Amino acid sequence: MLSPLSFCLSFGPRRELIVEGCKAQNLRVGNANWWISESVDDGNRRGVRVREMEMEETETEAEILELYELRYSDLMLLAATSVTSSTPPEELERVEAMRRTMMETLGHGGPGLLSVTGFPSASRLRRKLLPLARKLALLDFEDRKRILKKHNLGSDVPLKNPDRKVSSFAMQLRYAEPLESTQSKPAKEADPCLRPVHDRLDIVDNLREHQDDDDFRNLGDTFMELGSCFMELGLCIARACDKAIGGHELEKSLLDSGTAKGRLIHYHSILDSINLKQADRRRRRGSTKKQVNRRRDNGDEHSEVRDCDIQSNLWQQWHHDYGIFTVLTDPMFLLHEENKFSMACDRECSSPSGHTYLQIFNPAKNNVLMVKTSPGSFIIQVGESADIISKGKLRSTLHCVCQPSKLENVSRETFVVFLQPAWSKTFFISDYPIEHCQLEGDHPDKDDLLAQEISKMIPSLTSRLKDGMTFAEFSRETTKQYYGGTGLQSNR
Ligand SMILES: O=C(O)CCC(=O)C(=O)O
Ligand SMILES: [Fe+2]
Repeated sequence: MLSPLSFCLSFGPRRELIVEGCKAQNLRVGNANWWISESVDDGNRRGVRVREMEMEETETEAEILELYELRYSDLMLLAATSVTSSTPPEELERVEAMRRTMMETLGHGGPGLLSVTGFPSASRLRRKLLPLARKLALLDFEDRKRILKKHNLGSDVPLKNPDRKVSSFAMQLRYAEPLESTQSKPAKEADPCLRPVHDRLDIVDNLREHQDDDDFRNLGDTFMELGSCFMELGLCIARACDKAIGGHELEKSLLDSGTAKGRLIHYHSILDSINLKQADRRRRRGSTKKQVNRRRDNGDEHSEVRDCDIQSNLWQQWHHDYGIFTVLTDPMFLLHEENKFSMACDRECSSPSGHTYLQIFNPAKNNVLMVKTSPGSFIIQVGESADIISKGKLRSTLHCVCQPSKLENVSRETFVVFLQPAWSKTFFISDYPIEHCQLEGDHPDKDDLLAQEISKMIPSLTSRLKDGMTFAEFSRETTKQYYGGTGLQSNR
């Protein structure tokens, strides 16, 4: 079951064992009911804890989709403008075979997403950035507001809503912008002991502020750095697809826009949700009626992340992304525990079921597939604008994120960059193969129940897109049909 077997195994009190003398990333568990939960270092033993899941903890599994993997170096070959005359024929053949597979994967018959491995420095940035998503989500409202402002981040979910299952922090990113620190220069600090006595009451508050600020010191810069990597990846895939389709429209559309939207997302564990509600109840008890009303108003803000109600087993509802490409990290799972000093701490753990919990709907077979990708890889997904611009040669992916219902102390963290066309980009659809639009389930004769259920929730492309519409109009209509309201979104 465990590989390699040469380690010392010691059984713990629960249905778990400690594999001593190895690291989580070097351990492979061949049985789906066993789960690498955390690293262990208690002075006596150093290794990895492996837990057997209770039967009811394992979800009814959807079929697994192992993503087609492209190495970044190969993606650059696919995106290169020309091959040199010295390229050996077998290498040319290999590149052509990859191009065909890439287009089949992203095209009409394929799942509409693939993964890229070997992107330099992105794994290090992912490890630095993703744990900050949970830390930010759990901060109290005023502290979080201060930190978000300092790092030039906004949010597109109502962070005052205690029922939210997702917290998300967003920033507008620019192509090829020299990396400048997002933080304003630190003000010259005076020695607190030299300050007048009436000022000293602030010192405790300031110490707390410094502690918070320390945790988030590199938040804005890491966000921008990983964002730039993803924009580079997006441009490469756009060039590679353009080469296969002919013309330069995908790459040009991305560059004309000049910007992309980065989003750091924390998917709350069940415990996070309970804690948020309790904290909100405590706050409400201490607030005036006027403040409560104000909070209720804020809870009604339009949410761009497709958050689900607390009952649902989805962390994010079924949807298509409406940009050109979406680039995502392989998600990180955090296990919240108490350490030996009874202090709360987060530890990275492997995915409880070995997959990403990102699900896609596969129209070819009317079934749902659970996406699996290699640790540390990055996912590129086709959005509706690429589908429209490529006249159906690329296929946008209908997807959602599901939540492991029985693992109450596991959260999911990810970072996503949405690459979009310019707001003024006009869509012409007279030569778009209209039968592709029927993916959204306009067919009355569709007999698959699941497909019908999903399609009921998705406003069809034909109802949102009219010939000659700009991307701004299309995105406004899309958000309006998904969430109601005016469809206007914040630009952060
Ligand atoms: O978290 C994920 O894996 C998917 C996120 C997503 O679909 C989105 O933010 O649009
Ligand atoms: Fe999405």
